[in-house]
Amino acid sequence: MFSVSDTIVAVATPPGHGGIGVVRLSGAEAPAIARGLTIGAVTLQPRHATFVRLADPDASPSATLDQVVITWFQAPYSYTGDDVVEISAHGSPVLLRRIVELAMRAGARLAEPGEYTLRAYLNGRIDLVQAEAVADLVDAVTPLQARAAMDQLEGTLTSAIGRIDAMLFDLAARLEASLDFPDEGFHFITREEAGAHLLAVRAALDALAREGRAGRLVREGRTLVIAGLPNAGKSSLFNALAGASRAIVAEMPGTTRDLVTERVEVDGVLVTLVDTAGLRDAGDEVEIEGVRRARDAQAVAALRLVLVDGSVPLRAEAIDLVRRTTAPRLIVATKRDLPRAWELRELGPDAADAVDVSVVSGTGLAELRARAVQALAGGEPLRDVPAISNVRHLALVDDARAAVAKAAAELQEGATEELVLAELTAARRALEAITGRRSPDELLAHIFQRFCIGK
Ligand SMILES: Nc1nc2c(ncn2[C@@H]2O[C@H](COP(=O)(O)OP(=O)(O)OP(=O)(O)O)[C@@H](O)[C@H]2O)c(=O)[nH]1
Ligand SMILES: [Mg+2]
Repeated sequence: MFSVSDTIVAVATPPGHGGIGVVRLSGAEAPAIARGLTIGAVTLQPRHATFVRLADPDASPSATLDQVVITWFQAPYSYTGDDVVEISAHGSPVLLRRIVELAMRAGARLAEPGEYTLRAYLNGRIDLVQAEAVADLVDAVTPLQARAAMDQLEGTLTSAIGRIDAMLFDLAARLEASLDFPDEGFHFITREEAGAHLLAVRAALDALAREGRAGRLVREGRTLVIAGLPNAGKSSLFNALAGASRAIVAEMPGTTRDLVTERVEVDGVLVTLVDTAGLRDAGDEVEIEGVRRARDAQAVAALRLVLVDGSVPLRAEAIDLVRRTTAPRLIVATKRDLPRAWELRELGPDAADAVDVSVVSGTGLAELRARAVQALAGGEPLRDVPAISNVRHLALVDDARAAVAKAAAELQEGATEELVLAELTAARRALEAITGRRSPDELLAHIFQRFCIGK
């Protein structure tokens, strides 16, 4: 399925015009192909940048296609582990395409998406977690996403998994050894010891699974919908959180009639913020449709902010709305800079932890951001960079947890070493699939297809 013996080529920089653009070659023929593109006899030295002129073979013999800098990373000391040559040319899409075309004429093949990273993985330069971290790092749009990806690229998750796997290996080895002395049963380890050992493994896996909630929040981001009666201050808050005047704000109720969305960073978390039409039954056809969309948006939100105007007497509809919106939601009393027209307790028992904000003075906004992230993270404030964030990894952690739980149950019920061992093996398989020590081709294809070409 994956050919690693040929030399691949692709533009490694983003599409469009730029100061420089890089064409990357990887494979045994890379240095020879690169030399073949230059004018005159050029000697490339590993890890040296060499300034050369590339020839345009279809023009007159001496025509210069571009002045470039070529860097050769000799195998195995390169990103992919193969010989890698990077040609830094002027960042013109026409030029870069032409260089790729000439390299292909000289025997290189166009790289598939993610193929450089795939080669790094297949050559043992990085494991699967690190390869996936490369894609996450390239895709990152918040600094926290970039930090989480970088941590995984540096191997934090790999070592956490490695520590758990070592515990499982140690227990399995002792049970295996006991198998060699069948008469004596649990010979190299008592049932109690084995039980305590499994408890420690479970605790480590549980900790990872818990961290996964924050990890997924950071990696995937979430949708946050702002809802409320007309004129509650939804669009004003939306603009304040977005840091830009995106939605129209007006004194007239019923201003917003469609969904307005914006991707913003809230305390490190990528949030798709949705402003909605004020919920009311009156209105023309357009507003009725807007209200319908507002309700649909609420249904898919990871968190709902229910806004109630703090400056006007509390209306029965507002109390009703607060009562009807289900968790996860945060109640927000708006326009705090104006005199309060009602007390929070009038909203009902749920409103005790409502957040008071004013977009005019800015009070309460920092608290609202923190509370929103905390609610999205499942109640815990987001303190550190989460070690695990990818659903594929988390599903495998769950598989390992299930197998370890089963092993513990069997141990208690007096099962034989063989039965317990089978579960330990299943748990280790799951952990190994995370780092890719055992990964079927289809899984690799699935992971690498989300990369961009040239990565
Ligand atoms: N003093 C004060 N006025 C505010 C505040 N937030 C919003 N307003 C005013 O309240 C009015 C309504 O604000 P919007 O943000 O348009 O309210 P909305 O909920 O989006 O209204 P609809 O789109 O009509 O449902 C405007 O005149 C805003 O200037 C605030 O924190 N303090
Ligand atoms: Mg509005």
